[in-house]
Amino acid sequence: MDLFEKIENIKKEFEKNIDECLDAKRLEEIRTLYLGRKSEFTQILKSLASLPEETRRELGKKANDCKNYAASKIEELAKQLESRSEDKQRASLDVTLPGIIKKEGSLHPLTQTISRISDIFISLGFAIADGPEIETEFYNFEALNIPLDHPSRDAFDTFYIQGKYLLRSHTSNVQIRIMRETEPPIQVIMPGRVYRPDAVDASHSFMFHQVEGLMVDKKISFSDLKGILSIFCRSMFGEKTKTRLRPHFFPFTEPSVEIDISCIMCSGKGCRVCSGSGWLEIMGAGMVNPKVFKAVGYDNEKYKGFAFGMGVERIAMLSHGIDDIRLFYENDVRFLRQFV
Ligand code: 2U9
Repeated sequence: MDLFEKIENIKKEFEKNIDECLDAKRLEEIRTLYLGRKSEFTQILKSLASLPEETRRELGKKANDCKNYAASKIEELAKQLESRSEDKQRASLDVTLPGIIKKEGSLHPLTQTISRISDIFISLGFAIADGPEIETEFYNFEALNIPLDHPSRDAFDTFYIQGKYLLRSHTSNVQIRIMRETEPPIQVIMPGRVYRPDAVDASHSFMFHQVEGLMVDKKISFSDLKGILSIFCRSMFGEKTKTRLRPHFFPFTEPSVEIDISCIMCSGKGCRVCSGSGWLEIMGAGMVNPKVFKAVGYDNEKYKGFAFGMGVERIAMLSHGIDDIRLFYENDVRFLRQFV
């Protein structure tokens, strides 16, 4: 078989292949086979050098024409295949189908409650502070005037880790750390997680959230405590909310109080939520005990301050009418979706 015949045969074989080609992958194989560096056309063109000039010119022209023909056929089919796949895509799009609703996330109800509490205190001039959840006995108990024999220091009431470390049982450790590092004036709140080994039920969890606060300066008095915390209660629960202070005892404050608000369900008339009393306990507070100031190195003659603490879960439960604390931790979207 001479080279002219060989070129004709390659061309025929190419036409058969291109007629049978149905997809882009096969087309690329064909492109390599006939136009690639190792293709038969290229081999023939390379071998022309040794032939007489007349034959070389004729054969060269034929081989080049065939190669160009193959190239244009391949391009033509590539375009056809591309538009066929676009048509297919268009055909598979049914514009009459209902749209897909994007599921939007939202902040957890506890995060929302901490944000609302924080915004109110920020508007009253407080800053936000953070501190470690793994703490030493000094910052969690000793500096707060909580003696060694106090029940809260018992292994049944605190999670101890490797002897001298524990999981903080309140966020008061942050106040101690701030006071040891800073001279007054101090006006700060500390939201965060706290841990107590309570049996889990509808109103108890081994981990919950607190917001505590501290204000220390030269002339801070009990009326500052009363004023700031009444404003907080009215902003948080509504302008008509009444507050009352009941005497209480905490080792870290003296005098100490528990603060109640008029029931947000019955406006003080008495209902199931407030057990008929018309009042809901919302937080504890008091003037910082001089023994605490001594532990952080403050001059008791120079500075006075008040501190307070509240449970975030309790406030969120009262605000939204939630009757089981466990709902906050189960990540059930049917519950969480209600707080978008
Ligand atoms: C320092 C000095 C005083 C923080 C306070 C309370 C009262 C209080 C409870 C509310 C519900 C804890 O989450 S709860 O169970 N807290 O009643 N907390 S005074 O007093 C401090 C804190 C730090 C240095």
